[in-house]
Amino acid sequence: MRCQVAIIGGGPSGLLLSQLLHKAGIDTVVLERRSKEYVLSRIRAGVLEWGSVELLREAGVGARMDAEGFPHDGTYLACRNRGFRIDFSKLTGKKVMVYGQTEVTQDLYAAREAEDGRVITEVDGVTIHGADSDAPYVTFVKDGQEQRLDCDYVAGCDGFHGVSRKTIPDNVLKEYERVYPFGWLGVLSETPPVSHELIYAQNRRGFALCSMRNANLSRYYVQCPLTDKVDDWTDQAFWDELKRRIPEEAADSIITGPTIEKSIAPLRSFVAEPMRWGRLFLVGDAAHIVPPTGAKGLNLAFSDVHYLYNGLVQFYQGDDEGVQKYSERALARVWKSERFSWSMTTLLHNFPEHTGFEMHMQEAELDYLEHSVAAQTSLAENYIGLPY
Ligand code: FAS
Ligand code: PHB
Repeated sequence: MRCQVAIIGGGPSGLLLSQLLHKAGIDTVVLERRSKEYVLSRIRAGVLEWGSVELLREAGVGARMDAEGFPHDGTYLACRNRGFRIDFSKLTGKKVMVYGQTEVTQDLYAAREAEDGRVITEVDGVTIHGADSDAPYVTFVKDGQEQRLDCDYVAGCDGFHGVSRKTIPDNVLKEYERVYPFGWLGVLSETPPVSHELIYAQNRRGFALCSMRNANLSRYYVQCPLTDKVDDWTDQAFWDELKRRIPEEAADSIITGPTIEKSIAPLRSFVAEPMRWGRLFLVGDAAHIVPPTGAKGLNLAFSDVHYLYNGLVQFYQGDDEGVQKYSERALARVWKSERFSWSMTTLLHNFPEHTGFEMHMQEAELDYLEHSVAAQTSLAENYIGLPY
């Protein structure tokens, strides 16, 4: 088997890259370890930067997003039982789109299937060979049969636990990491959202976030100790704790109900450099992880896709400048998004080592944010997404 670009991972970054390259006439094969159903069962991101919206439209998969997504002009931050609004549109002229990662991935699978894209799921033993040569290839097992895929380039879109980053030799790869001493307990409930926009709440009991997927599907999170297990939390315990952390007005009006999904995600900041080794590129979570506080994870994967897609189109037109500069360009944006996600996490969460001083620092920064157009503009331009 042969293709121009072998893509490892059929999550959002692998599928979007495949779809964009297909539209540019570049042949790909996507190799996904799990079933499509399993990939679509994962509940993850909820907010798209406008750059991601435009990239999905460029890929020809924006129709359902434009019909069913919710453009948001701003968000609320809350502290000491009071909320204030950051008006993205007024401060930056841009907005974000609330449209779940699950829906994005579903739209991408549908587009690849409609165009007979080669997406091979439930593969095992994916191994990258000759990434530092001019003739790389990938081997894998499908239905018990070992297969070989020859290609010009390999895109490692296989997430944090994938095989791509591990293919880069230890003496080449540098990793940078910060693991946070808490997690996020998230629930989905078939209830109307408590607010028409998101509420990020800092509270001395811990962080809370009120989000949504549609007019009758809400997504809520509370910061929790890493030692907690999902079974430690009954629905009632979750709702009671959420109400203690969000402003009273929201706590009094929230409509609760049975949760249809409940999970705990650990938080980390992580970057691997370089994002290219020979003919292997790292894309998305394969190269970097952010704490979800800044809603950057999926969006950062998409800006990597933007740089790599344009670099590969340029390569097949005879100019390798884009592939040569992929890692440098992608990392420049990665580190700025890592900084924003780390700063939002530091601002809004309780850390075990915090004393009264740090809590006052957090509350003072939120007080400054509430009354400073300059501070709100800085947060807004990072949240809606820095330019590609
Ligand atoms: P993904 O991990 O989504 O996809 C990688 C794919 O590669 C997977 O389908 C996997 O099965 C496949 N794969 C792995 N190893 C393989 C192998 N050896 N061979 C073949 N295939 C292989 N981001 C936000 O912006 N907001 C959020 O609220 C948010 N919440 C999150 C909650 C959780 C629990 C997690 C884990 C992440 C969350 N994220 C969030 C980040 C998340 O959305 C990622 O940024 C996004 O999924 C990145 O997409 P990909 O890079 O495609 O990686
Ligand atoms: C979500 O809706 O899942 C969500 C939204 C914003 C975040 C994190 C998660 O910062």
